[in-house]
Amino acid sequence: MNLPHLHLISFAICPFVQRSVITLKYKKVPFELDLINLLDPPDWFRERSPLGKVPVLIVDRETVLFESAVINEYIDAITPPPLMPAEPLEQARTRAWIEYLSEQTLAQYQWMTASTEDAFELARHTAARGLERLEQQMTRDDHLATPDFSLIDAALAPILMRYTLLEDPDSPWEADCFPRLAGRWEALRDMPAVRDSVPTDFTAQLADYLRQREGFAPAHFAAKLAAST
Ligand SMILES: N[C@@H](CCC(=O)N[C@@H](CS)C(=O)NCC(=O)O)C(=O)O
Repeated sequence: MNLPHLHLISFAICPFVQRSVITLKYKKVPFELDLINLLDPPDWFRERSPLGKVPVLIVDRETVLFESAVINEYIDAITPPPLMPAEPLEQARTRAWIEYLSEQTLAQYQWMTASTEDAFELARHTAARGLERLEQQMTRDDHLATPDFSLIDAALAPILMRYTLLEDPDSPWEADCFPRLAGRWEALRDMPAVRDSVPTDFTAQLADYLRQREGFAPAHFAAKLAAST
């Protein structure tokens, strides 16, 4: 297999980058990883990233791909085994649920970074509704409940990793309320591709990131995470 040179531009705690790292590691594809500071991105990154966001995948040192879902489809297309279903309708549904998980990733971020107690409560409700809908869908939809690893899992794992890490009485996540999702996380958490998709000091880095932000939720979680490292 003659693979192109793959260079992933990353921010250490970004859940969207993590999707691509999971897929690259699952496929056992060699890649170069560069971390940038999103709070002060280098000029070359501003020039190369059309939306100013990570992840960016530079293919053969030249071609820039952006958007994690697109990057993951590309990685999937050039390496076996195929994770995207072959049938067009199932492909479309995969893309739709990955988009749904992008919304849930943002809902989780709003919750983790809410600046006031009211915003925190609102974000918790929004995120909980999103998880409830996903749990219902997994109960009745073979496509989502498949035991095989999928591109949907690559987008789900970063969310569930963070909820498990930030266990809290005021969390939208409660393993007992979401048995399908909790079961999925049980299956995903020990996969090397998922386990090794974040830096070894991920908890400390997340705590640092939150500590640099101001407001209700960051202060709450930074203290909690720091105590657990
Ligand atoms: N839809 C994008 C979202 C990527 C994203 O929001 N990345 C964040 C970091 S986790 C980012 O680069 N933010 C910088 C900014 O918005 O200026 C994807 O799936 O790749």
